Parts: sequence; structure tokens; C-alpha cells
Amino acid sequence: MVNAKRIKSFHDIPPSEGPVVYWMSRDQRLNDNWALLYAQDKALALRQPLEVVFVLEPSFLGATWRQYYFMLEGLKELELSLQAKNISFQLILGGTAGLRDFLCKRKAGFLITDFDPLRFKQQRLKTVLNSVKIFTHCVDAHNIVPCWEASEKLEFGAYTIRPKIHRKLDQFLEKFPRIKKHPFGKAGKPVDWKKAENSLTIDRSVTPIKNFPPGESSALKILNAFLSKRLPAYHDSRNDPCLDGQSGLSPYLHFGQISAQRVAFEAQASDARQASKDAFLEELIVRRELSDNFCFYNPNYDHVEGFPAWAKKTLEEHRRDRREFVYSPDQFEQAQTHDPLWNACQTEMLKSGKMHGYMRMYWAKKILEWSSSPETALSIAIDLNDRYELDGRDPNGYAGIAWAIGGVHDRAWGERAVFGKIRYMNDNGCRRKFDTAAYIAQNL
Ligand code: FAD
Ligand code: FO1
Repeated sequence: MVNAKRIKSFHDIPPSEGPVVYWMSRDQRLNDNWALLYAQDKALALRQPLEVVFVLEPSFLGATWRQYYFMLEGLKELELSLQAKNISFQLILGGTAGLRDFLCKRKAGFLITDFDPLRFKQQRLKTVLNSVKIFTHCVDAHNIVPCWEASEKLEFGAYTIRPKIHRKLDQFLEKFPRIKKHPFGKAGKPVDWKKAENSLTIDRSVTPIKNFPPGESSALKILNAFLSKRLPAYHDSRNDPCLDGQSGLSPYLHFGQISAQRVAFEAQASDARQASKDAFLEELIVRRELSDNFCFYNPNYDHVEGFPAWAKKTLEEHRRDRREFVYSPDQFEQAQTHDPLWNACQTEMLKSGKMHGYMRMYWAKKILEWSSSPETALSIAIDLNDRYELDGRDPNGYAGIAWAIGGVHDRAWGERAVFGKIRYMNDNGCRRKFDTAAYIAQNL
């Protein structure tokens, strides 16, 4: 049984005869997926087939071939693992209208989808609910403590959401049952992946990244390597971009190819020292869920209007400050600033598809410093992040950039030019923390 608090219900009408459809989007995996488990529970109780559908958008918030390739390869693996469980998997190419047609044609009786706080995804769900009268449930299969259970409002920072999450963690850190071989219906026709690829209207010049093999089974291998080799030293190494100290899981978490709850279980059970486990679980649970809270309760999560009042005021007061350097979006993109450290971060992102977490802060803050306005800086940072990072267009990205440029989840610091009271960072600070010359040499 799936915890009822993970579920939100729409359309107060009873399920009707017909297959149970799981509209998968954010949680692209077979295992440890509360939305899929819930859909199977319902299909078994109603003695109906279970059908998984994925609405493939021809373009999605600036994503390029780099991210689509990663996603499609993961979905190909998923199609096979669902088939082995006698669950059909369909890719829908006609957007939400295509989904509506599918639901009508299949005479679906119950629609289940996974939760996503992003505006585009919330809007897409509304469009479907307005166009088909079908019993619909939305399951938060991404967060450990469901977003609406963690908090009912926009939180100020990690310090306000942390106690709320910790209070409920035991309640939601439940063991996952396994998906069973489904006894009703049949696996269905194989997906035409070539047709799917050809339907995309994206920029293909940003190419896939070899170092991140896509899919659920690769995600597990990366998790296991992290647990045995890097988690023990995580507390000391995670903030040094010259060391390979982070988990490398963000692309897999972003596409839901691994569950954060599984990662948390395995990290808790590992024999790494407690300080490292605590530091990692703080990022994985508290910081990640804080980002979902930010996007869910603040529809302006990618606009300056979404910054806290004190930050908007101070940025306004410094709007006309003289900038020593002002770069165009192209100069930023091509890593052509005067600062080798910044150019190294940008190059790391262009080439590896994943900038080190510590450098992301420096990278975004310098975009604020060297742009003509906070609005321009925010838009450049989001565009570059979403174009090149494998984990881009994620609540973590919107929250991280809004933290760096707009003081979200932070407090006021000493006042200075351009930044006002927004926390400042410079290369001297970086030099005190790690070997910046080595990082530059690694990436330029
Ligand atoms: P690990 O250190 O191994 O952490 C494990 C997981 O914890 C991460 O995968 C992530 O889910 C979560 N996590 C870690 N740090 C944070 C954080 N600061 N905030 C929220 N969750 C966190 N993260 C993205 O997933 N996508 C983005 O597009 C993104 N853009 C960012 C932009 C800026 C300007 C900043 C400051 C941060 C951004 N982050 C983003 C957050 C963070 O830098 C990455 O999640 C992390 O570096 C991913 O690497 P990892 O999985 O190896 O991290
Ligand atoms: N979700 C979908 O339901 N359909 C898509 O076609 C799709 C494309 C896509 C491309 C890049 C990317 O980074 C994410 C994409 N997602 C898509 C959504 C993703 O699964 C996440 O749900 C959100 O980006 C973050 O919550």
C-alpha cells in the first residue's frame, strides 16, 4: 500500500472500467517508484491492464540533444523492463492533445501521474484535466517527504524546512515493494524510437556525454561506486572541485532514473563515517526538497520578481552601479571572460555536462557581477545552465541560480557595488579553499 499522503486527487468521480494509465514524466524508472507502485495497486484491485505512457515534447525548456539523448536511452531501457513485467509502454508524440486522444481511444478508467512543481508541468496537467473527465491522482514519487507534506508554504531557507522534514522523515522513509508481473493485459507494441527522435525540434549541436551512461542500471552502478569510494570522504572532499568527491547522481535524479529515497537508504546503511553521511543526506534530502518547495510555492522561481523583498530592494538600489566588465551572452557561452577561473567552470560545463557544485556558485555570482542588470544575469545563467548541464531545468537549478543571484534561501550580507547585500564570492575565496590553478589546468 502506498502512503495516502503521497497522493493528490483531482476530478472527484469514481474510476471507470478500463485500463489504469500511468502518465510518467519526472520519475522515469521501474524500481522504487511510488507512482508506478500505486498505479499497479489500483490496476490489480480493479483487475485492469496497466499502461505506462510518456508524452515526448518536441522541445522542452531549451533542452538539447545532450539531455534528450540521455532521457531517450533511459526510456529505451525502461520499455524493456516494463515489458518483462507485462506492462505496456507507449511514447506519445502529440503533446497533451495526443494524451487526451490516447486516453479516449483506450477508454482509460484511471489516470495516475507523477508530481512536478515546474510551471510548464503543472499547466500541462491542468490542460489534460480540463480536456478529459477521468479520475486522476498525482503521486509525489520524487521527494522522500512529499512536497505538500514537507511544508504548506514557501520556506525562507534550509533552517526553516529542515526541522519539518526531519520530523516526518521516519514516516516516509518506507521500504519499497517490488513491481510484480502484471496479470492483466499485455505488453503492447514496441516504441518506434527512430520516429520519436525525428519528431524532436531541438538543437542537436550540443552532443551527448560519454561519461554519464544513461538509464536505471547505470544509475545504480554510479550509486554503488559512490557509496564505496567517495561517500566516506564526502564531508571533506565535496567542496573541492579538483577532487572527484560528489556522487555524480544529479543527472539520474533529475530524470528520475534513480529514486532519492533509494539513494538515502543506501547512504544511511553504508559504513561511511557519520559526518559524511550527514553532509550527503543534507544535500540529497533537505536542499533538494527545499528547491521543490521554492518552485511549487513561488511561480516566479525563474524571474527576479520571485526573489525575496530585501534582495529585490538592494539589487534595485545598485542597478546603476558601474560594472567593471560587461559580457554578452555569447562571450559567456564561449568562456571568453578575463577570468581564467570562470572560463574553466564554463568549459567544464560545456565539455563534461556537469559543473562541480562548488563552482556553480562562483559561476552564477560572476554572471551577476558582469551583466548589465540582474534580469539579464538571471536569464543568461538559466539559459546556459539548461542548455549544457545534464541536470538542467530542474528545481535545484532554478533555486541554485536564484540563491546565487537573488539571495533566495540566504540572508543579507555586507553591502558592495552591483551585488548590494547579496552574498559576494571572489577568486581569492576560492584560492583559500582549493588549488584554483589545478582546476584551471584540468578544464582549460
Ligand atoms: P552531490 O553533492 O553528490 O549531492 C547529491 C544530490 O543532492 C544532488 O544530486 C542533488 O539532488 C542534491 N543537491 C546537492 N547540492 C544541492 C543544492 N545546492 N541544492 C539542491 N540540491 C542539492 N542541481 C541540479 O540538480 N540541477 C541544476 O541545474 C543545478 N544548477 C545549479 C546552479 C547553481 C548556480 C547552483 C549554486 C547549484 C545548482 N545545482 C543544481 C545544485 C548542485 O550544485 C547540484 O545538485 C550538484 O552539484 C549535483 O552534483 P551531484 O549529484 O554530484 O551532487
Ligand atoms: N518530461 C516530459 O514529460 N516529456 C518530455 O518530453 C521531457 C523532456 C525533457 C528534456 C530534458 C529535460 O531535462 C527534462 C525533460 N522532461 C520531460 C522533464 C523532466 O523529466 C523533469 O520532470 C523536469 O525537467 C524537472 O522536474
